[in-house]
Amino acid sequence: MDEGALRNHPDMDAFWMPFTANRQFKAAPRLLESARGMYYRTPDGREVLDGCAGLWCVNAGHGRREISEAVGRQLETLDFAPSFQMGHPQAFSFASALARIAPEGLDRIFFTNSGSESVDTALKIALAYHRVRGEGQRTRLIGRERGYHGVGFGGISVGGLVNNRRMFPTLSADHLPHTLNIAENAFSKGQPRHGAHLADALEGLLNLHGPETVAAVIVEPVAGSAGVFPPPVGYLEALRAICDRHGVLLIFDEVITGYGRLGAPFASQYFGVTPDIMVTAKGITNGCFPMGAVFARRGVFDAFMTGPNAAIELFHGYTYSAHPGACAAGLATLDIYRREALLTRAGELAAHFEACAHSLADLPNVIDVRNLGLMGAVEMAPRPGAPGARGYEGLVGAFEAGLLVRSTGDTIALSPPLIVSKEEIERIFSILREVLAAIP
Ligand code: PXG
Ligand code: PLP
Repeated sequence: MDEGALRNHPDMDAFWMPFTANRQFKAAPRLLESARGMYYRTPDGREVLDGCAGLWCVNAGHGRREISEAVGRQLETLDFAPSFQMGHPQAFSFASALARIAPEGLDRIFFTNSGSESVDTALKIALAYHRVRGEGQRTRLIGRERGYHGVGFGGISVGGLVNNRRMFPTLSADHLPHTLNIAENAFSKGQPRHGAHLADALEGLLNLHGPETVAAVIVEPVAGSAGVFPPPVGYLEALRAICDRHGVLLIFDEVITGYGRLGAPFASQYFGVTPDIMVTAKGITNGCFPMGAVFARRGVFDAFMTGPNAAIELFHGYTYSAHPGACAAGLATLDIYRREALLTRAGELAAHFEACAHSLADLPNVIDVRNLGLMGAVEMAPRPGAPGARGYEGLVGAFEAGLLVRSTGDTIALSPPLIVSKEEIERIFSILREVLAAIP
């Protein structure tokens, strides 16, 4: 095979693809070969507008030389250093830089390599926190239906997506009801009005088990993977108040909402509701290097700092926690976010994004449009007997028409890089309109 043909059709057998229909994909592959700014390029030279920041992570756009150069320099200077009983300067610099943009008080930072690891880390910190304070009976965890918290055993246990759970045993965990309510809230612009009362289910679960047995509640401030569900007005505030009343830790999973997606550095600041622990990943390095970070309230950290000086306070960590390359990528990413004011840019574009998204409301199969900041979703009614088919056809059709989107069930999700222009937002939705209009 000549080189071009090989590039277009590499041997595909060995790669067991994640969250992919492997046989269907390999029969008709969709390959992305390079990327710059708002666009991917395919091996056959087609441009594809990035409507979802890769996988909700490339917030500063593709091909940022500042990041790749910082990583290259770092790897040549110090390729790897252990963070167990050793340290390297960039890890401390990066944690301090993150603490400066963090929600008030969440300034103790534990590094991981992904959102899934961050979730498991946060759950373990919550359990251990109660234990070191003499409340070791607080072992119960509460998540939410249709929540996504990655694929570790902790994450799928508090998560609420049935396909991610059904094959695997889980830790015992309870779930709040999800907040999607198309009957009452369809085509809401921004946060839906109905549903704050769904937080009362937390009181119900606490009464059922005894509040003194519950360690933590974890939610995505805006559910992402399930199809973009902004929280009802007043809902997050109500969860915070109930957790406070009962000494239960509140964990926000900001793997998608973090690093500017809503127009503030974190959703916590956007909503004015501060959790005790915050989970992040993805945009932390602009998707350029695997990394995650868990932010803990200082009081949570301090609770661990009470034993003998020589005692390791938390038996937890990853070989690659605070990897030098990841820290360099993260520092360079934060520089770009600051220089280009990207962590607040979604706020300036939100109204335009909202108007463009809702312009699809008149399409025949569309039953809901949801949006907040630069997150959006267009939900179609399932085709009778073939749920998910319209969503998948939307994904494939968009790719063929030069637009990258995500699909989940019959919902198309959008989260463009935060560098997106108004014209590119219009282009995203005009391509999507044509694609969805053609789906039977
Ligand atoms: N928590 C949340 C809220 C997430 O969105 C994770 C944890 C796990 O992160 P890692 O880095 O382990 O994948 C995520 C990841 C999609 C999609 O399009 C969403 C995610 C990942 C892949 C696809 O719905 N979110
Ligand atoms: N499995 C084995 C055999 C190991 O030695 C280690 C780490 O030393 C791990 C798993 C965990 O790997 P990581 O620290 O990269 O999560």
